[in-house]
Amino acid sequence: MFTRKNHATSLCIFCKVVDYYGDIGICWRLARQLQQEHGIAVTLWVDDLQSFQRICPDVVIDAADQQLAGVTVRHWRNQEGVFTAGDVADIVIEFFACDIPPGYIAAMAECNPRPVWLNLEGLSAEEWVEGCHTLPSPHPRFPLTKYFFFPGFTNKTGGLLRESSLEQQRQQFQSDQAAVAAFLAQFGVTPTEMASLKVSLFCYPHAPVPALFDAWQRGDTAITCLVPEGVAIDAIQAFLGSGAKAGAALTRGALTVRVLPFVPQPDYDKLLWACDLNFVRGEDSFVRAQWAGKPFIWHIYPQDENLHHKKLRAFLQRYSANIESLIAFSLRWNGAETDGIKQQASESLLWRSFQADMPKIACRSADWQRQMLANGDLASNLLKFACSLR
Ligand code: TRH
Repeated sequence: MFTRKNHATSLCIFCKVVDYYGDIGICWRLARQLQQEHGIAVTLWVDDLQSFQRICPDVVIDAADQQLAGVTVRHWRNQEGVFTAGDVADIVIEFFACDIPPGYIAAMAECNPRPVWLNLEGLSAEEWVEGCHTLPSPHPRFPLTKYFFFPGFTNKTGGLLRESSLEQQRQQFQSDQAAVAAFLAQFGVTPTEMASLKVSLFCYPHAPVPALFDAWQRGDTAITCLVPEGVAIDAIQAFLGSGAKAGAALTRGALTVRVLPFVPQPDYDKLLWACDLNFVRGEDSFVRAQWAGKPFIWHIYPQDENLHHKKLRAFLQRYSANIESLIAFSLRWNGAETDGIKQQASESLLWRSFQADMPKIACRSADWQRQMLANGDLASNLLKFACSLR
């Protein structure tokens, strides 16, 4: 039996990249925060270093182990049976039920006291989450218990990931127009584009981008759409009439579309802070848009049998404050309307109603951000819960 220290000083996160960038985006953000703000020795096991490098250019693709921002990053391949109790962290986080190596679980069972084992779940606004948050699940064969830990939008959940300095950084950046202009100018944004309605676009390929671009192009407000390379490629190439590479830009009518590079994760916050409206997707950018305190439209990660529509409606129920234009636009953007509404309104009409309500939606975004701040941040809530089990 391996005897461990009383207080938690080490933590490991197992991350399996399902697709896109959110799995590693969330785990990387959590790992850095636990190390930098709580002084915990963090090891991040991740299987897909290519995706990781997309959001963190310092990642070395073929390294078995590397140190990044104070975090030990280990390439999770098929390390079977090579773990001993001495390798086991005080807190073990299994992200999104990714099934950690059986050899690691066996080593966990050899430890005294046992490590705290948490299953960090995906974010949902649905009611049932509060009832499942922190529920225990005994292991069928080993004397171990795994606990479900849910992020969420209420104080009966783990709250949302947020670094302690984020709010101060955001306010400093947004109050310094020269800094905002300099940040965007590095991507080629011109003073004229700076003066327009700036919109960031991060969505899945099936989003109705062509219809929205058509409405923007024919509208009477100058709009600059900033889209990271690789996002909505077909629609962007159709608008540009050329390859959607970083640096490409074109104006048609009232709309300018400018392709940006896919920026390192910390810079993505600055993009959200610099724009007037943000289209975000999945989970991590969705949360970052809520911290940016600006109006945002969420493109939810698609699931079979349209399960994601239920999750979308659950969030809109909490967030939208019955602002009809926000609800209608969000449902159209996600193809989640019931047939009745769909026949009535064009993208142009839905956009114009949304745009007219932007001041009201901006106030609601700021209120919501304050409400979320009151729930505490996920990393602190997670540590508090884990330490209550030791
Ligand atoms: O990339 P995503 O669609 O990831 C998805 C979701 O997380 C979804 O919930 C999950 O089930 C699925 O993966 C498997 O969206 P998300 O969550 O916003 O993650 C994108 C990450 O990429 C986020 O951390 C922000 C970061 N990013 C950059 O670092 N630079 C950029 O230029 C952009 C556009 C994003």
